[in-house]
Amino acid sequence: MSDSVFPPAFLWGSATSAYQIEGAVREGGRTPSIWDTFSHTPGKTAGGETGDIAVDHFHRYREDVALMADLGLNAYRFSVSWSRVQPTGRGPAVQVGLDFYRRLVDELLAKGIRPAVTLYHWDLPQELEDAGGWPERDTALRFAEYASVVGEALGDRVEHWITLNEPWCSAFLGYGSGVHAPGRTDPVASLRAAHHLNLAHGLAATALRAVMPARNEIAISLNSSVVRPLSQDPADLAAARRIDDLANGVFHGPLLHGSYPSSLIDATSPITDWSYVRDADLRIIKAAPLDALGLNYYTPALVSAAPDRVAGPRADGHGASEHSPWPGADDVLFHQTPGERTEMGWSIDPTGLYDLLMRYTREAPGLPLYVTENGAAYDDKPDAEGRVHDPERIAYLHGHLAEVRRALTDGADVRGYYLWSLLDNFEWAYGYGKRFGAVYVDYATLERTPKSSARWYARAARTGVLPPVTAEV
Ligand code: GBH
Repeated sequence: MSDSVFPPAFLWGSATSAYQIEGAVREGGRTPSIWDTFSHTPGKTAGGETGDIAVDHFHRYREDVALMADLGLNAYRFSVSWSRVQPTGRGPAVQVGLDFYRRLVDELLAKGIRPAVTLYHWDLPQELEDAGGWPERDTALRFAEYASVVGEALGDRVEHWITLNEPWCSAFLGYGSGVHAPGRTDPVASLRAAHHLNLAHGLAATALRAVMPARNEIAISLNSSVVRPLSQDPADLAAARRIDDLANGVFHGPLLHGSYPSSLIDATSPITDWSYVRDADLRIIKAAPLDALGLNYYTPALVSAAPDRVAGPRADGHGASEHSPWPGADDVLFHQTPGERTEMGWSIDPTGLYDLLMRYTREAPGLPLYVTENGAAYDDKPDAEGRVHDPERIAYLHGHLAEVRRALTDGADVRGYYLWSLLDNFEWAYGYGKRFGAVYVDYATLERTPKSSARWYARAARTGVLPPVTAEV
């Protein structure tokens, strides 16, 4: 196969998440999630922006599905708002909440687009946070119950299931650095949250299996970091290994190997004794093997040791003594990778995606992989004719898809790619200022306009071949 041709069955998708696009936050009995509460708390998001309206996808889903169909995309990854389905986070489902997702899925299927459902993309029902949130075991049990409710409703027509999106962010940004909801800053709570998210995945996978056809595929999406040492100095190599444990091992240890890495336990032992991890939990997680692994990739991390803990301002915005998302790693420095960056300030390094895919090809042989998110924010603006030209995004997508193609050649079983994101949307703590969409959204009118990158990506999806970056689109 030539170096730009993709397999015929490859999924060319786009991804979104409920709180970032739906709006309609009070409709049909939906109650606040931790992101409603957080975004309405002064000082937590840029400009105090919230997802109250977002891009109003709840009311415009038909138009959005038609857009995908026009672009020739054959897959779509979206998430379900837990508190739209179970307003108290427990008990029977609200049928009108589920009906929205039934209609969305039917619309997708009618247009030949495969749905991939993410059950949890960071929007915990506030009631469950009030009861302790992810640091508490009970939240994992509640998640399994919610999974079976959604699995029962959609399992007959959705084949691709993702339990959790980026549990690292839920645990360490939500409970460690506090830059995400619920905004807690407690390193022990963040580690407890990570474990209960793993347990939640294991319980939910088992619950889904019990209510769905066996052909359905159950996965998890990790924002597995590509951690690179600043130098080959043993201290820098050790720092990189420690961050790798905290970014990756903490999830793929239990998920792929049935235990937490001993190096992670040793490194965090000054702050926690891990007594909340029961042997039975690890057995539950292991007893529900993944059918596929979703990987979200944007940028690599470059780290070094900080001799004497004299840490200046770090590239990730965290000073050494401030709240860090990396528990017990105050003596590690994060560096800005040289070279071009996106509007997020994230350096552009497509080889990181290749490295990531090859890593899991080695570490989990035979496990199908999906790139469940990849994309870039740019400062897009319509021109005088109302067209949006984003050649930087085309270059970003081309570079990363070429690395996916290279990984395929080298034996990685990559089944699909979901561009983040279909639409410009609510970029969490950054509000609406960062545009990741292939489709431009005018926030005054909510009008959608495909950017040139959308047309470029459409051509790739339609032909299964990467067009040159300079292709006329
Ligand atoms: C994804 O998160 C989300 O799934 C998606 O909802 C979001 O819109 C999209 O990407 C774009 O942001 O500096 O130490 O805090 C990606 C989240 C952001 C996680 C960068 C790791 C760096 C770690 N990633 N972050 S730190």
